[in-house]
Formats: sequence, structure tokens, C-alpha cells
Amino acid sequence: KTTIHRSDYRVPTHLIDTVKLEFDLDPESTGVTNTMHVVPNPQSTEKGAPLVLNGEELTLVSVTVNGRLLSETEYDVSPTALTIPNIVGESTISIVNRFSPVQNTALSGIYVSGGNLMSQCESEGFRRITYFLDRPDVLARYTVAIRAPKDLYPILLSNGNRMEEKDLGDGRHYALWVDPFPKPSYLFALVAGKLVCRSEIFPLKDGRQASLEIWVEPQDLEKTAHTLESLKKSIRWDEERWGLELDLEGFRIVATNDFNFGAMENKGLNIFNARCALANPKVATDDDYLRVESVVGHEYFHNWTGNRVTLRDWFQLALKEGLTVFRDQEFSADMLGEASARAVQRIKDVRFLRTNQFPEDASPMAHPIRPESYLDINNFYTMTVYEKGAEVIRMLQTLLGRETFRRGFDLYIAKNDGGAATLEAFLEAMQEAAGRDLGQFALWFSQAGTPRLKVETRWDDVNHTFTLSATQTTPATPGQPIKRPFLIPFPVALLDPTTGAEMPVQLIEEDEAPAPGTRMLELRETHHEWVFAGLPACPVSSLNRGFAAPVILEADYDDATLAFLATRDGDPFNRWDAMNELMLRTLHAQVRAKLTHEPKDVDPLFLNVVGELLSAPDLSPAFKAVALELPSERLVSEREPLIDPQAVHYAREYVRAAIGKRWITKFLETVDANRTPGAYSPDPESAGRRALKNLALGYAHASGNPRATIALRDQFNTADNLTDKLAALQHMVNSQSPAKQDMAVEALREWYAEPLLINKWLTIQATASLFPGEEPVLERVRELMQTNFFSIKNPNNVYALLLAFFTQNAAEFHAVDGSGYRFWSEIVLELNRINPHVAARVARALENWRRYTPALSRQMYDALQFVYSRKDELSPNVLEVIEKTLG
Ligand code: BAL
Ligand code: ZN
Repeated sequence: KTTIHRSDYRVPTHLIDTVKLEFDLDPESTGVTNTMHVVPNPQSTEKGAPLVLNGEELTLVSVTVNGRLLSETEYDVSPTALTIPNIVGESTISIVNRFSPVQNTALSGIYVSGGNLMSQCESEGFRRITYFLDRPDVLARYTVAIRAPKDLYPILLSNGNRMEEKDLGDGRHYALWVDPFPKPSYLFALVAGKLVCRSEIFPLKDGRQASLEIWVEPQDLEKTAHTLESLKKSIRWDEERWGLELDLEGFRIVATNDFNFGAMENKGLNIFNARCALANPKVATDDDYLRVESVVGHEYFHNWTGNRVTLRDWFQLALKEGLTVFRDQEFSADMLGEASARAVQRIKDVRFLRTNQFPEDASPMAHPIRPESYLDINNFYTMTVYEKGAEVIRMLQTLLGRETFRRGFDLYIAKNDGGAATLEAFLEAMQEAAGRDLGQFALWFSQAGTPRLKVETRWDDVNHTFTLSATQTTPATPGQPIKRPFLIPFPVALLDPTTGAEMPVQLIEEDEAPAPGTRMLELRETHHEWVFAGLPACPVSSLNRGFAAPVILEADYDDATLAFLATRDGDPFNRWDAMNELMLRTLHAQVRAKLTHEPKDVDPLFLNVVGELLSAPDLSPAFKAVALELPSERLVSEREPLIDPQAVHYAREYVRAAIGKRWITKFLETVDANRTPGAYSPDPESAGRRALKNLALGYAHASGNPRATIALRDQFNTADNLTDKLAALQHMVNSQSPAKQDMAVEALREWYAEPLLINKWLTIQATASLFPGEEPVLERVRELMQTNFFSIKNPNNVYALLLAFFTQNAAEFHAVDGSGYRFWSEIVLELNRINPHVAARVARALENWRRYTPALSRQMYDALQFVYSRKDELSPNVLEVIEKTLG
């Protein structure tokens, strides 16, 4: 495989406007007859170029052009392409080929999952089904005829509308599907198997009725009520918030246990990883309920942002993914309703960005939301493209205001409907709506790295002026040594230093003071300075409110100011952020103390703020739960000059116990005050109470209080919902309690038949802390790999056990003897043979190897080199990750 560059984009030499696919399904060897109407592309400058169709892992049977069967000398077939010369006019090309679903362990193309056949085509899986122009800017109308044995595959689904179904009389049956909308090949889908469905006729806003169907294996039907509700909410929300309607008579979701992605937005036939589709109180936590709602929304919203308006090329991936993540985040926030609940959603989204995308932006894999080149596009379904992509879209809404943004969005859809668009096209629509040049904003598409915003403030006691100066810098990233300044929205409030009340933000050159509140400033240059007047006393500044821009804010706050903001700031995001910053400082101090062997107490000022937030009458339980949660070891590590995972783990446990001891009474009261009597409901209020109760239980247990241990055991035995049961198990497993082994065995006995639960159980095992006298976690992980509830061919199992061990149990994975790294290289090489997509994700676990202490980073380097020494057997996916990581 060769590197693909964005600058090499050429329009396709040919277009395919219609395609008929006839399938003869057989798990060993499926036959396809693919009849395409092909026309030379009038826009192509490569006149007379041969037609080069992509194809991989296919067996070619025959090629017919305009009714004439070609001889083998009239075309060329290679492992990656079928080349047919002389397609100079409109032509009907019919290709017959075969492929083997059972041998498809890469889960790209059509493969077997639990005896059923499933497809996954994004980004380049369609070429593993038949020969085609497998690129997103070739849009065709699809007709799909499926013949299949009735006993194995009673249900036959594809995109669009079912036009015909009949029995073929020989044990097989037949279904015909027609999708009225032209689409790129990556949105093709086919599902065949023993499935049942939950369905409902749903009225659309324009009066049409749509059939909504959730298809699953029979044992999962009882887990689909929430999926269907989420789909209905998504359809309504897209109508009401964006004026976008469902354009099909039916919309189908299928769940499967074997899937590389979370879910896939195939036109009218979304296919979901079961963990993002299924929920009931026994198998899903409160967070899982939210995730299902958000992913169902995400895939549904792609119907317009991705499908009706698709991508010109894969470099534009953020155009559909960033925009659709932004839309699903807004959907989730709107479903929560009131402002403080929305703020919790924003906090969780930003925490996710900081935990996962900021480290990527600082790693050898750093890339802009629109990358310049790739070896394998599957490696670019990244946190940067998705999460930072969403922040970039959000910044446009913040800069332009909701109304103008909406007009720009409408223009974008109207101008590009039915076409394949670019990120520039989106920005052009926004410029047109705003009547404003947004050229500088495009740097967010092209420059990688997280900008730093250093802010300094000065109070002039004589003139009563407050000066705020901001300097933006963005560190160098691979291939981008120098960065230009970004256009950054920068909402600021000035708070009364006693009460925290918002004061007017009046620039010195203005005659009149605006109303008190947030003022939207903008950064365009490297350095800005604003002078504010009309202030009775030196204010406390609340900066980048709501996390308007995805930057690292370096403000000159001392701990007392952070404590003030954590208890007084009216912007809930900044209130949380100030607390989070205080926690990070406290944890950092303890990491230092551990490394220098100079133990020190946890700062009482910090502990007091914890107590104040825990008791604050104006805060919701959901907010308290996120505000009082210690930052993850990963976030703490990001702030360390050199990462020592064992010191970070120790420090975090030490601070947790100190918090628990200081407020034990309050924590036990909080547990009692936040029980949720009555039948389980995942609504935001109840979920918030459960989150706070379980957080309080965790602190109380960490303090060593025996009442907490008893409460955890009771909760495990009596819980009617998975959130409580899992929290109890997790707290126990991460402690020295003698009861933990029994509890883990009991959970396994209850859960072993349910893949969703087994995966959670595996993660608890893989991420457990180790205590003296216990078997190393690595050994436990190896043993679990040999059990019959783990298969290395199943991506969810791999993520739940192995990836969780590599990325969420740093203290154990980074064992000083290097055993974790040797295990990692074994696994990467094994997965590379089975599923390159999954292998590449696992391979990224060592990408920040340079950030660790020398003893560890040397051994990580050796493990990377060991994998690299097997270069010839590496898939392009894994090779790209290893080469970039080694740099
Ligand atoms: N398009 C791949 C899965 C998703 O982002 O929806
Ligand atoms: Zn998506």
C-alpha cells in the first residue's frame, strides 16, 4: 500500500449511476453478480483512462461489457484491482465474483457474526464484496437482490425499501431491496440471519408514516425498548432543531456482537455494535443508557450529515464525523432539559476530549482534523477527527450565534444535497450566512496541536482598570513546525471578588457599560490585550466560559482563586473546571511527594472545598458527582514532566483516602440521602443521585470505614439495576477487602451468558489494582484469555480485556520488568493476522512512549522495535501506527 495525499485528489475517471447486486448467500462462498451502468466522467481530464475498479480478497468469475463476455486477455486482475480498458462510452458492465464470509476475520466487507451475515463497508470494505469504484464521491442508485437458504437466513435486509419477497421453492428464498437515494459504496449494507424485531409505525412531521424496526437475535429483543425510544426522539429532534426529516418509508437498526466500530450509518439500515444498541436495567448502566441514546442519535443524524451530503474524499472525514458528533452532543444535552443537567453533559464531553484527544494532539500521531496523508484511512477514525472536529463546528456556532449558524447549516445542506462535499464548502456556507470572512478559521482544519492560551491580568488600583492579556501559542506537531494564530472565540466574565456576581464587562474605550454577564471576545492575533473599566474592585476573571474553544488555558490563578471559582462561578463548566484544576494540583503535589520520598498531607484548603461542594445546596447531585470525581490517572499523568505510572496510582489512591477520611460522616449521609426508591429509571435526576451515592460510597470505602464495606456488599446483593451492582463490585475489587473474590465469582456466575455483562466483568478484572500477595494482573489477563468467554476474534472482548489492561491499568501494564510491553507486542502481532483494524487500535497503546521515565520508555521502545522488526508481515494499519510512533 502507498501513502495517499490530500493534494493528489482527482475526480473519478468514470461514474457509476446505477448498480444491481445479486447475491447468492453462502457462509463459505457467497456469489455476487454486479451489474453497473458506467459512464466516463465528463469532468475528468484523464480522457480514455482505463476503468480501474477496487477489489480485495475476491475471486473473479467473469466480466461482461455491454452483453459481451470478455476473455481474460481483455482485462487485468490483481489482488487489489480489476482494470478494464476502453470504457469510453456509456456501458453496462456485469461482473461475477465470489468471496468467503467465514474467512473474513477482519470484519470488513460481509462476514459471519453469531451465525448471521453482517456487512461493514466504511471506509473501504465494499471492495471486499465486489469490484467497484470504492470511493465516496461515486454515488449510485442500488438495487439489491438476495437469494439465500431459508433455514439459515430467514431474514434478508438491505438499504432502502423492500420491493419483493418470495419463496424459491428449493429451500431458498428471495428478497429485493431498492434504495431510491444515490449513495457512495461505503453506505451499502446487507444483513441476513435469524433475527426478530421490535417495530412501530411512527408519524413524521409532514404526515408520512415511517416503519421503525430494531432487529436483534431473539434473546436480545427484551433489550430494545430504549433503542426504539431513542430512535423516535432522534427523528423528532432532527425535525424540530434542524428542520430535517426522515426521507425513507422505513428505518432499520440491527445489533451484532462482532463489530469493529461502535455503529454504522448505512442508508436506512444502521448496523450497531450490541454494546451501543441494547439496554435494560440488568445489562446497562445509566451511562450505557445515555450512550445508546447518543449513538442511535449519531447514526440517525448521519442520514443528512454524511449520507444525503456525503464526502468528496476521506480527508474530509471530520465534515461528517465532527459535525455529527456536534449534533449528537447537542441532542444529548437537549434531552437532559434544564441548564444544570446540560452543563453536566458538556463537562463529560470536555473531560472525554481532554482525556483522549489532547494526548493524541501531543503525540507522534498528532494530525489536523483534516489530515494531509494516510497509509490506511481506518487509522484516522480518531479522537481528533471526531471530538476535536465537533469542537471546531461548535466554535463556529459560538462565534456566529445559534441563528446565523443555523442559516449557514441550512445553506450547506441545500447547496450540497445529493453531492460529495468538502470542509471548505461548510465554511463557505457559514461565511455566506454570516456575511463575514472566515478564512482564518480554516486553520482549525489544517493545523494540528492543542493551542495554549496564556492569560495574565493586572489591576490598577488608582484608575480602577483591569487589564487582561492573552497570548496564544501552538506547539509543533509532526510535519508542522510553525503554527499561525487561530481565530478563537473567548467568552469572558468578570466576577465580584466577594459574591461572585457577574459585573459589566466594559472596555475602557466604551462610554456605556453593557449589562452584567458574559462578553464574547475574539482572538485573531498571537497577542491581545483588553482594558476594562467601570469596576468597583479587582474582579476575578472567568475565562473561556463553557469551554468555548478547545485550548489549554494557562491562567495566573492561585489556589485561593481556584477555590473561589469552584464555589462561586455562575458558569457551571468553569465552576467544575476550577475544582478539577485544584484536584490536579493536589494530585501532582502527591506524585512529587512520592517521587522525592517526602510524604506530605493533603492541603486542608483543598479538602475544605471538597466539603463545601458536597454540601452546596444549589448544586444537583449529578453536578456534585462530576465535580467531586478525581481526575483519571491518565489526566494526572498528562501533567507530569515524566510519567511514573506507579507514583501516579499511589498518589491518586492516597488523595482518595484522605478525602474519604476528612468527610466520612458527610459521605455516609450522602449515601443515605441519595438512594432512589421505587422501580429503576435511568432518568437524569435518578441517574445523578445514583452517581453521587456511588461516588460517596467509593470515598467512604477508601477511607477504610467498615460501614461502607457492609453497604457495598448489601448493594451488590440487593441492587435492581446494573449501575449500583457494578459500582459495588468495582469498589470492592479495587480494595483489599477479603470479600472481593467471592463477589467477583458471584458476578461471573450471574453474568457469564450475557456478552454485554461479561465484557464489563473482564474490564473490571483487567483494570483492578494489585495488592500485596495477589497474582499480577497480567497473569490474570492471560488466564482469562484462555477461558471460553473470551475470543481474540471478537473486538469487544479485545477492547474489554486487553485494551482496557493496556490503557486503563497503567500501574500494572507499565510494570518495571517490561512484562506488560512484551505481552503487548505478542498481542499486536497476533491481532495483526486476525483483524488489522483492531490491531492498530491496540498498537496505539504505546504511542506516548517518550513521555515515560527512562527505564520504562527504553523498554517500550524495544517492544515497538520488536513489532517493527516483523515489518514484512504487518498490515498497513499497524505499520502506519508503529512507524509514526517510532517517528
Ligand atoms: N461512520 C463510522 C461510524 C460513525 O462514526 O458513525
Ligand atoms: Zn459518525
